[in-house]
Order: sequence, then structure tokens, then C-alpha cells
Amino acid sequence: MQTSFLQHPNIQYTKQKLKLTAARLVNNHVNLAVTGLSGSGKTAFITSLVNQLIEANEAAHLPFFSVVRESRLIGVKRDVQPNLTFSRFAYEDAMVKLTQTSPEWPSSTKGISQVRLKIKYKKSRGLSQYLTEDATLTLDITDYPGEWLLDLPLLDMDYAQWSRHCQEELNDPLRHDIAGPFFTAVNRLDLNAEGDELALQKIAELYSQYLIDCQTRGYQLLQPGRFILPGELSGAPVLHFFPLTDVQLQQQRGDLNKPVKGSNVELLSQRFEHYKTKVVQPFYKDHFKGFDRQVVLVDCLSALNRGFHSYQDLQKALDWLMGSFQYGSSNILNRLFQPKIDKLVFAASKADHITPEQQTNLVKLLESMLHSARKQIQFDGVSTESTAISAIRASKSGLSQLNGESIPVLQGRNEQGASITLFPGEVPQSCPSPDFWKQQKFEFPKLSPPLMNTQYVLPHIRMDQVLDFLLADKLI
Ligand SMILES: Nc1nc2c(ncn2[C@@H]2O[C@H](COP(=O)(O)OP(=O)(O)OP(=O)(O)O)[C@@H](O)[C@H]2O)c(=O)[nH]1
Ligand SMILES: [Mg+2]
Repeated sequence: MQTSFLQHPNIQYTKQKLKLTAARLVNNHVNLAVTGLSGSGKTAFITSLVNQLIEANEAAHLPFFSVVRESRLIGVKRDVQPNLTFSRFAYEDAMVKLTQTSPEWPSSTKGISQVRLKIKYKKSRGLSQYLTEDATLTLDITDYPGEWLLDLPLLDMDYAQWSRHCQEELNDPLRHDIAGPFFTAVNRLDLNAEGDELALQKIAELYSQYLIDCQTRGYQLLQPGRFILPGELSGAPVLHFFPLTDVQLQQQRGDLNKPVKGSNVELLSQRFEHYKTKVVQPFYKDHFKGFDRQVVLVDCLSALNRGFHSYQDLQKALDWLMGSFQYGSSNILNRLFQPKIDKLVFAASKADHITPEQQTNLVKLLESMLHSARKQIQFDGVSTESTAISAIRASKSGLSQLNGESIPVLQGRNEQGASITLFPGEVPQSCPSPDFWKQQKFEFPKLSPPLMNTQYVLPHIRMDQVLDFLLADKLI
């Protein structure tokens, strides 16, 4: 019997080879980073993202995620993470807490962690349908503190310039009061005396305490970033430095560039330089450089709750933080290396704390905070999106009658777990004037996590839209 043309061994071999090549071509990889300042919702976001993907074919509600809507998602599973020096993202622990009888929010995290997912899907179109049906996208997700990005501008400063910059912050009356113990100690230090490591360590600890106390009072522009979140550097001399006061800077004048050998001021200046080259730069070179896509979470509602100073400080911190995503030729990052993030999502987190008709205002408020920097980022060729999300939705919205009128309300559980129904208030579209804050306060509620009963899929707001923006082009 004659072999048909298509069954000829050479043709079979070529088909096999094409199949392999095509499979390799579609075996994509995305390195997604999630950041935000302390408490902005990074852990909740990644927990929900992993949960939505793993449960996507079960009961997850992802109507705007095209690969799910088109029934092309085959399955998602966790795989061994690529970077063995990062902590493993504690997804399982978070899910245990969220699904227990009295659900709790996942624990606060302090450093960098990672999770790898393998997403198996059916391709949507093209020649490849003859070659292979399925493809796999490898998704690495890294959680890192936004505070680390606040250190980027340090790379362009010397010790004297940085000290001057910190003094501007310290001149804020409230910050100045908080820094009382630090000022007393630093003013007693003889800069030109022989270097005293222990004395410097003690003053550095007072400076860290000042930053921590500022954070407790709602300030967010706190740097050096590792002073609050030292991770593996806790106790290391590289963190034992602090800014000099205006008076000290005037007394030293030009001498800061040529400090007395072995003096306190020489040690301080060396440590500052060491921090820049051995802590800040390596983060950008070893990790940040590898990220393809980035989510930045911003907790606008908590800043509104805390008052004008907190809101203004969040705005400043965001300005600093966004320097890391501006790739213009004069940027510090471009001079160091070429970063490659091509998609960036700014998400106002915890949008379940407000009623649905306020969500447009929340996005506008976020955009007003990002305005000029965002334009620059787009100009540099990064595609950006701003949105309002809830990673783990802890409220339901509805209508209630008040004096014969229907008003939008939220139903959820307060921090003690008791059921509450409330109208949390309006969200401004931009930062209100200082006078407004004197007369009125914002009181967006804190909520307990939702009761999951027998469910294992986390309720959310707009996680599917975020997933689609970040991954749809890699899942075709
Ligand atoms: N209602 C509601 N609360 C949220 C949501 N996401 C986060 N939260 C609240 O915000 C807190 C902080 O969230 P995390 O996810 O731990 O934030 P984080 O950025 O990882 O915080 P750190 O690890 O401390 O930097 C949680 O404990 C919750 O109280 C959400 O989608 N809805
Ligand atoms: Mg966390």
C-alpha cells in the first residue's frame, strides 16, 4: 500500500519539530511585581490574584478576563519559585486565615517574597492551531515594599545634599516634635572626633524610631526605606547613619567632602555611600530590572481618614516612588541600566470601603495624585492604567431608605465582627483644601474579612480587569 503524502516520515518529522518550536514560542513568561507603601494591600492583592487564577474554572467571577470569558483557560497551578533567596509568598497561610470560622486578614509582611504560577491555556487563533493546542504562561509574582523605591533619588545625592533634604522634612512642625530625642543626641555628637561606632548606632536607632513614629502618625515619605523595613540588614552597620542638622552642615561647610580621617563624619558619609552602592543599587540592578509589569497599590482612603498631613505626605511619597518608572534619558535609572517595565497599573485599593457610585471619584482622586508623573511615564512608552479595586471584598452594596429617600449603603462587619450597615461618605475628586479638613473628617470604615462559609473563591472588585490588562496579550 502506498503511504499518503502527509504520512511520509519526513513530513511527520517536520510536523513534530514545528510543534516543538511553536510550543517553545508560546511558552511565555511574565515577571509581575506588586508594590505599595506599608499596609496598602499588597499581600491581599497577591493572595486574591493567585486565588482567582487557581480557582478560575471553578466559581471565580472573572467576566472581564478574556481568556476565562472565552473558555480558554485550562488550569493554573503553583510551581517552584525561581529565586530561592526570596521568601515564599505565604498564599496557603493567607487562605487558612481568610477561610477559618472567624476570618482574619493575612499577616503584615516585611520584605520581598515570590510565587510562580503556570497558566495552561488554549491559544485563540493563528497557524498554531495545526501545531499545538495548548500553551503555558509562566507568571512570577514578586511582592516588595514600596518604601524601597523611595530610596532611588538618594543615588543622585551626596551625604550633605541628603542631609539638607532630610532637614526640609524635619522642619515640618509635627515631624520636628517627633524627632526631639534624635535632635538632642545628634547635636551632642562631635563630628570631627574619632569615629565612635556605638555612638553612631545609638543615634541611628533614634533616627529609625523617629521614622517609625512618623509612620504611626500617618506620614508616608519615610526614608531611607530600609530603616523602617530593614529585612536581612537589621542591626548591620550599613544602616547606622543619619542626616546632619543645618547647624552642623554650616559648621562643616566644604569640609564634608574632605572629612577628617577616621572621624565620625567620615564614617557617616562612608555608610551613606555604602548604603547607596550596596543596598539601593543592587535592588534596582538585580531585581527591579527584571520586572516586566508592575502594580502599584495606593491606599487613598486611609490617607483621607488620617488627615491633610497624611494625604499630602502620601502625595509626596508617590512623586518620589514614581521616579522609578520614568525612563527618560536623564533619569538615574537609565544611566545605571535599562529597565523594561511595559505595563503599569496604579490601583486605589480597598474600594469595598465605599459605595459603588463613589468609585469613579476614587479613581479621579488617584489620578489627581499621579497627574504629571503619569504623563511622563506614558511619554516614556509605558502603558498605564488607573483603577479602583478591592482584592478581597468585605462588603456588599445596597440601598436604604432615609426620610423617604433611597441612599446607597454598604453592609459588612466591623473590626469586632458585628454586622453593620452604613453610608461611609463621599470621596472627593481631588485633595480638599486645608480648611475643609479643619471642619470635617473622613471616616471610611475598617472592615473584617468576608465570611467565606464553604466557598474557597475570594470575592473582589475589578481583579478581572486588572488581570486582563496585565496578562491578556500574553494569553492569546
Ligand atoms: N476591606 C478591605 N480591606 C483590605 C483589602 N485589602 C487590604 N485590606 C486591609 O488592609 C490591611 C493591609 O493589607 P495587606 O495586604 O496586609 O497590605 P500590605 O501592603 O501587604 O501590608 P504590609 O505587608 O504591612 O506592607 C489588611 O489587613 C486589611 O485590613 C480589601 O480588598 N478590602
Ligand atoms: Mg504584605
